[in-house]
Order: sequence, then structure tokens, then C-alpha cells
Amino acid sequence: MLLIGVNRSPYTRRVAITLAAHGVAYEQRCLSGFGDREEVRRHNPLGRIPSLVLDDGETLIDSGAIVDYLDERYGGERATVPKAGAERRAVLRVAALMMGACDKGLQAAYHRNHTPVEKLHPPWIDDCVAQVRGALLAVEAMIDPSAPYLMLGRLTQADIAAFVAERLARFGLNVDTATDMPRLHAHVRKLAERPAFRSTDP
Ligand SMILES: N[C@@H](CCC(=O)N[C@@H](CS)C(=O)NCC(=O)O)C(=O)O
Repeated sequence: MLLIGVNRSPYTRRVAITLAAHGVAYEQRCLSGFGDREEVRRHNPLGRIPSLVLDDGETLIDSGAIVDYLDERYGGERATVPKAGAERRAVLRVAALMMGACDKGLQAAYHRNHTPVEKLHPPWIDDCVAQVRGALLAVEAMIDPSAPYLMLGRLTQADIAAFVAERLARFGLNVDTATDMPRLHAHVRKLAERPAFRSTDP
């Protein structure tokens, strides 16, 4: 199995953490969406990372679809998204908030990095960052500091998505999560010590 993408990408890291959490052996080709356009597009016509190339050659794209496959194939009772019902909806809601925060954070970063200075529109960046902050604060309000995981007493995509979103906000957007979302920040620091998170540090 071959993971295409750099772990600097929150989407790629989400997949890498899920692979590690399920104990799946894989190789990784550290390609970036902008720096390695041609090769990335050979694996995903949309030109985005991550992709996951399975041993039979089938290529999966989009982090949500990839973690869904990993859960189905390797998750068993420890699937990172429950199979059905209220628990599934609750985990998917947090994952959607957090991966949506990553989408908005990257829109802000792309605007800043790919727009000529004279055409930069700071209110757009501010609005994206406000949306990121809103989503992070919603998850902050859910956190029980004494619990090891966000939900269900075990590792789910809620934790994994919250982890990558907090890292992006902190290091990519300069959101002071330690001050503004202290419980989320502390939760992420605890997760960072776990092998599946530590082993995927970019
Ligand atoms: N919804 C996708 C988003 C993937 C994505 O936006 N990846 C970024 C890297 S962080 C990328 O490849 N950007 C290049 C581009 O959009 O042209 C997922 O969950 O995998």
C-alpha cells in the first residue's frame, strides 16, 4: 500500500494516523500538491493529495473516502467511525467541522500565497479564519479534560480530525490555540504522544 502525500497536509496526516492506528504497513511518497503537480495528477486527476494506492493497483482519493475504506477493511470493532446510528452521526459531525475548518484554513492560506499582493483581499482571509475559529471553539466546548478521547471512550475520527485542524490553525494560521482553545490544545498535546500521532509527525 502506498500513501501519496506529505504529512504537512492535514488530509494526508489524517490518513497516515488512521493507517498507523489500524496497524497497517504502508509506504509513503512525500509529494506536495503544488510542488509535484504532474506526479500528483497521475494518481488523482484532481491534482490533490492524499491518494492511497492499494496493492492491486486501485487508487483511492480524498481523505474521507480513504479512512472509510481503512475502517471497513481493518477497523473491526475499533473502526474510527462507528458503523451506524447516533454515534456514527456524532463522530461524522465533529469530523465534518474539523475537516471543514481545514478547508477554510487552506482557502485563506492559498489566497495569501497565490494572489498578487495588490489583489489580496484581507477581509476574505479574516472571514476564513473566523470560520476556522468558530469550528475549533465548538469542539473546545465538547472537551472533558479528564477523558482520553473526545467521544465514545476510544480513538475516533473526531480526535484525528480535531488534531489535524488544531495543528493547521496553530502553525499555519497563527491561531493561539493554547490561549483561545486551551482544552483542545491540551487534548492535541496528549494525542501527540501516542504512537500513531508521533510516528506521523511531518
Ligand atoms: N477533500 C480533500 C482535500 C485534499 C486537499 O485539499 N489537499 C491539498 C493539500 S493539503 C491539495 O492537494 N491541494 C492542492 C490543490 O488543491 O490544488 C481530502 O479530504 O483529501
